[in-house]
Amino acid sequence: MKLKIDIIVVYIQRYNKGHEVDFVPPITGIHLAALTPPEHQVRVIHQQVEKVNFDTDADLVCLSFFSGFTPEAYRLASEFRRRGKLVVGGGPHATFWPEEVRQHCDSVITGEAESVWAGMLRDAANGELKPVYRGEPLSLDEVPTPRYDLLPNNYFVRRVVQATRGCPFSCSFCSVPTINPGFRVRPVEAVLKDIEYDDFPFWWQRKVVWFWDDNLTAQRTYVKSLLKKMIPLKKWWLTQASMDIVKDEELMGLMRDSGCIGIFFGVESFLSDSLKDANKRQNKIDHYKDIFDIVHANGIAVMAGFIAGFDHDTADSVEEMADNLLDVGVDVPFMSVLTPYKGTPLYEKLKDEQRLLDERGWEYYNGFNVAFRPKNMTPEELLEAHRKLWRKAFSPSHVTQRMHRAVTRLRPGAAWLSLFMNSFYGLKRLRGNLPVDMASDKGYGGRSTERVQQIFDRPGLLESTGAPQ
Ligand code: B12
Ligand code: SF4
Repeated sequence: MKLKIDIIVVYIQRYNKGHEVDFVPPITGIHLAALTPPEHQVRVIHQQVEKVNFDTDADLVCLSFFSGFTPEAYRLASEFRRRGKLVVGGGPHATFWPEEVRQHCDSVITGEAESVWAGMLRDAANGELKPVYRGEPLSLDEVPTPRYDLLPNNYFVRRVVQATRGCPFSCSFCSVPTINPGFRVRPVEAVLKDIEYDDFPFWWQRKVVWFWDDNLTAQRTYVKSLLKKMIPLKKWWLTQASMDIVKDEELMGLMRDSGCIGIFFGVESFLSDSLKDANKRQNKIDHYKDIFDIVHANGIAVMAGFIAGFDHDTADSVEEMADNLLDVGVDVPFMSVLTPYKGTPLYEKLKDEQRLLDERGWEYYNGFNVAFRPKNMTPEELLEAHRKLWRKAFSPSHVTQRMHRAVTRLRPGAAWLSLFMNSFYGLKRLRGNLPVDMASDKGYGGRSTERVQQIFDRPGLLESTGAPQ
């Protein structure tokens, strides 16, 4: 039997008023679509930008979700099952909580899907769907080009690529080493094929390559051979990397020459004790500014992630990060609240110390809310400190300083990135569009329909069917 399959990438709004622009899509849905054998018909629905159609003619609904989006995934599963659809759950939450997910879905896939996806679809087509499929990490030799043609119109950037999986580090709060064990790479030629896919309507969508790798530069010989081949393609590209790359002059030169416009570093903290809490031994606070100077000298913008809530953090140290990150030259900051995801040493520690706030639902795991008892603050004080940090870092004064630096110091692609992203967050701040506080009456609070509906009620959102353009 040929199946009609809806792959839904589940989402719960993370800002009070949603996003003004939906910037970059996830790769997960269009990757699963690419893995689907051609006899089946597949659609990909990104709930962040598209309305879920409960009256779909699909035979099988596949839900992909992070922990923070779980309440919405379960609501969707229940609605679809009520309508007689088979529902399969997968993704990082399903990987660590298969029994829970199984209570809401007909079947659950744990881990990476490649080894079990086609078999699961065959079983579904034959009416023999099993309750659990355990995906094993395979070599990435056969990973196909994502189905970019199935992306909705709404995303500003389109070309998301994954060249590698895994990361050699083991930060306390991160589940990557468990989710994607080891470090695996795709053949360079396969990655180049994705990069050369150009059937996008706008110049910047053809120009930008956004790597969703955990740590693209971890294996130097591999990344260098990829970058050498990228030079003639004249793209602008971005990735995550660790700060030790600046020691490798050849790599920095290749990054510059192949068109790197932005690197995301997990900086996390300006306190050495908090970096120890994070097991982030590769970060050296005294070197941040020098490292970012080298990155800037190569014409690349510094994007950086910060986390609030380590055991050595205080409300003051969290708020001070806004000035610290400006001083060291970060171009685009991303600030999260520490969150104890299962599959991490942090989760085990907080569980042992009975510091998980079990009464708080999965919606508190969206990266902007507090799901545990911090050491030096109450949960409310941590939330307040994070919001003060966020407001200050995106205040008109900080945003204009970063934008001024972008136009005076960075080359065009990197300046474009910094101007765009600082305007994006600066506008949010001006509109009072802050991260959603789940405990407030504006929070998710189980009112999933209302909250998700708000996304579609905002003016200017394009209607999209997810059909090829
Ligand atoms: C790229 C990425 C992002 C991107 C894109 C987000 C997105 N929605 O995809 C950005 C930077 C925006 C992002 C943001 C966040 N992220 Co993120 N992100 C990743 C990263 C590095 C790679 C994910 C990826 O694309 N992999 C490649 C694709 C092809 O594989 P995949 O998604 O893993 O899917 C495979 C399997 O999971 C499975 N699968 C997935 N879905 C389904 C569905 C079905 C039905 C089936 C059968 C199988 C299946 O099969 C796939 C193929 O093998 C992972 C780390 C990791 N290694 O997983 C973290 C990760 C997923 N992120 C995480 C988190 C916490 C976040 C944030 C909440 C962080 C924050 N503080 O704000 C935000 C949420 C924002 C949002 N809007 O979603 C956590 C999730 C933990 C959890 N239990 O939920 C991870 C695991 C990192 C970590 N800290 O441990 N992230
Ligand atoms: S360096 Fe980044 S991807 Fe690697 S373990 Fe640490 S947080 Fe996770």
